[in-house]
Amino acid sequence: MRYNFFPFKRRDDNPILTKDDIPYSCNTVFNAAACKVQGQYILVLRIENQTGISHLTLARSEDGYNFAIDQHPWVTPSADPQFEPYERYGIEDPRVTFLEGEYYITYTAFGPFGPRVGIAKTSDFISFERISLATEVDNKDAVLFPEKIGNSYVMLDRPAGLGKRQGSIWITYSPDLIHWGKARAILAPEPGWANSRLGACTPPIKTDKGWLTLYHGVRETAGGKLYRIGALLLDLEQPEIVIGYSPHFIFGPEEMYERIGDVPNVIFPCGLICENDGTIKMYYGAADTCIALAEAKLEDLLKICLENRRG
Ligand code: BMA
Repeated sequence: MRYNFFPFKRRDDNPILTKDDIPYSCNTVFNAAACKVQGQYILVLRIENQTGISHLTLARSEDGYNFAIDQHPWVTPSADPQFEPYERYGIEDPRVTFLEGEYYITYTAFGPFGPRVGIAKTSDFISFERISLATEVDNKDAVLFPEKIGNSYVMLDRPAGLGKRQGSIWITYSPDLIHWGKARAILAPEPGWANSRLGACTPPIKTDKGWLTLYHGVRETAGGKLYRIGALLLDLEQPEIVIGYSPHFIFGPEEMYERIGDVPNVIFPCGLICENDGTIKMYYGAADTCIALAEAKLEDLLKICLENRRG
């Protein structure tokens, strides 16, 4: 074997957060964004209430493993008529990107018309300023790059992936985080482990080899959908160019908390933190029911992509 096919190691104390840790009554907690703010770890939790509607609540930690959760939700669906029809059924799957000195949050705004991508920002994790509904329906799984490239903001997203259709990872560019264009498809499902749809999971991190991001691949099976994880490396200057990606999954459901829950067999990371020593912390929703953590080495993820170059 030229490299480690499965570089992530689960924490022994997984899952790190379940609904029993939430100080108020809810159905589940899963799919959390992650970032580090002046040494403190912050998770932006997706919490689903008993009516099936999701909101965001903050959790904080000094070590990245033990989290204290806020007493109250941070962001609930908007009452502002500009946003209300599109968030009426919930705010889902946040991702956070540190960009130009502030924390930008992409999320799935879900309403009667279907899911679309919302972008908001905060500087202090107190305020939450909505910037735009950046896409039409049906689109989700959006992650922002942490810097402008060639004068444009850059985002990965996943248009047209619902129903029985296949969904690919696309890239799109913007001068202002409101108007998006120059969209191109960069990775499509292929026969095999991710034969149905793909979606970017975690905001790209800059390495000297390229932009590294994790994505989920869905396999349709006789028993339902199986959500597993791959790694993808994009060119630093022209991020629509794929340098390499894992032709196999690198992490998939194995443990009971990943196999059994509201939606079985789902691994869904929205948060990734790269420590100074090259340790990657991947925070992932497991079976749409709890949050777990697995760790890997950045160099192992890069090796997988570089050993599987495209073109
Ligand atoms: C996706 C998203 C995620 C969810 C996953 C598995 O489409 O809605 O929020 O974790 O399905 O149910």
